[in-house]
Amino acid sequence: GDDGHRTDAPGVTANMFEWNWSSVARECTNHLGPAGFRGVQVAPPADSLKRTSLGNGSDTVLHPWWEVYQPVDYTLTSRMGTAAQFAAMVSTCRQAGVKVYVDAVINHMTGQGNTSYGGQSYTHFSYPAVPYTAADFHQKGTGPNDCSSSSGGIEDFNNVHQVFKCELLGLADLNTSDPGVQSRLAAYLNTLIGYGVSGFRVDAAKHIGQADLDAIYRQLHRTKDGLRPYWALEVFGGGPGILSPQAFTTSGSVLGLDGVKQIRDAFKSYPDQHIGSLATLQVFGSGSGLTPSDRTLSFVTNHDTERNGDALSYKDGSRYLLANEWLLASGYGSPQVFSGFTFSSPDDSPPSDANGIITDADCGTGRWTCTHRNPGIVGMVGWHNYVGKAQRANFYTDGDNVIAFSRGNRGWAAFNNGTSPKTITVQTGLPGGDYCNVLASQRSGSGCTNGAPPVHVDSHGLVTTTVGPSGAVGLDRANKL
Ligand code: LM2
Ligand code: CA
Repeated sequence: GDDGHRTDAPGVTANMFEWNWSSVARECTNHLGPAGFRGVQVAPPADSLKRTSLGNGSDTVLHPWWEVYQPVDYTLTSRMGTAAQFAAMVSTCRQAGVKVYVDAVINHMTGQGNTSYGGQSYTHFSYPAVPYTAADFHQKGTGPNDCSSSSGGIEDFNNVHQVFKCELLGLADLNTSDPGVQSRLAAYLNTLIGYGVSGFRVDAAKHIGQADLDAIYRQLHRTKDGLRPYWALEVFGGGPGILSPQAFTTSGSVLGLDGVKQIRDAFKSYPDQHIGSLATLQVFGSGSGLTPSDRTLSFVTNHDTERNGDALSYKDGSRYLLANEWLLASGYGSPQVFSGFTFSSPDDSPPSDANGIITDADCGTGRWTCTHRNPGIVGMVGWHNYVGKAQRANFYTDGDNVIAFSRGNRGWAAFNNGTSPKTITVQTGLPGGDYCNVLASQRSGSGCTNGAPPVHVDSHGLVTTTVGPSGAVGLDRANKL
């Protein structure tokens, strides 16, 4: 997606999954901006399926979270709010220094139901409010724009024809190689850019393919900052050749979904919940087979992986926070912190009214996972921003579950995923002096906030410190006394 102009590159972002627009705006002003988050990813804002009855079998949730992945048209009347609320959110966030990135569902239209949150009626392959008609879709058949699998769905995820042109989960598959479809998709994305949006997480990008993605991207306008939009492609791993995440890095950035599994395995060996080995993270990144850092949106989890076993999640408690703190320190990718809602069954809706309209997020209820507000996370966001692009150095590991490293001579951090405290004496790369541990405090005048004791670095750069179980220590020169 790089046409020679400068492309928006996000700093640390928060993925506020299905937080409604007024709650995202509030978080931008009160928490995300002040903490140093430079962007926020929001859930798909297009008008979508609104279910009116339960499906078959074990279906018990009328308005599952996944209704938003079934677009009906590109007006912005959604479970998260109105177009006016969306517009106000984007402008409020930008004023708080937080750019907005939108989850764009452009591979398909809805595959079930007949009415939407915006009150539109439709049938499979006919969505008059866009409008799309049957000619705008890949359909079961043998023509050049048809899907030739016997079911009309993707039966073989290694078959490039099926992956691009057959239905994913029965969702009506847009003929994204058609110029008329491309221009309607680009018009939707350009409307969002017009509101001040800075880029996109492209849902199911693997099922669109490089050529069609590039044709759509070429039609996008510059952002309000004069940059080409960020373009983060959702391509899960495991496919051969041109179906691999690596093969999409010529079209944009990609989501770090293979990294999600490596992080899970380092922090918590799956599936028996033994502790893994943080020592393995010494080469995490391109050194462990992942896509290049400057082309990757990195995260510990997203809305899919927190439900499918691929990732650590809020249910892992302090170990989940530790993994996020480590990712913010690691220097790999554009790190993203996930805040969603709690669930017991995988289909559960976020807190909503009886019509499925999502109610204001409240961190006091235990129903919303407010990871972005956690003081340790906030401390490491500041640390991340302060160390910038400084190279990792002074890597230490006990060969098990304690690691430490510096980023140039700007910051140093240690992480303990073991079950008992560990005292280490290691080189920090920092000038001698007293520092506040950013996980628990900040510099305030000549002392550290919260009554936290300063951490001493000697004149040779050595520190002796004890890192608690599931704990971390983070020092940077902005918090040197
Ligand atoms: C994605 N990335 O490529 C999203 O990250 C993922 O969350 C989406 O699936 C998927 N692709 C399609 O956009 C979710 C959810 C599915 C759900 C779909 C569509 O994980 O379970 O599928 O959204 O809402 C549901 C039903 C499924 C049914 C389908 C179509 O669970 O059984 O398929 O709707 O009616 C017959
Ligand atoms: Ca497709």
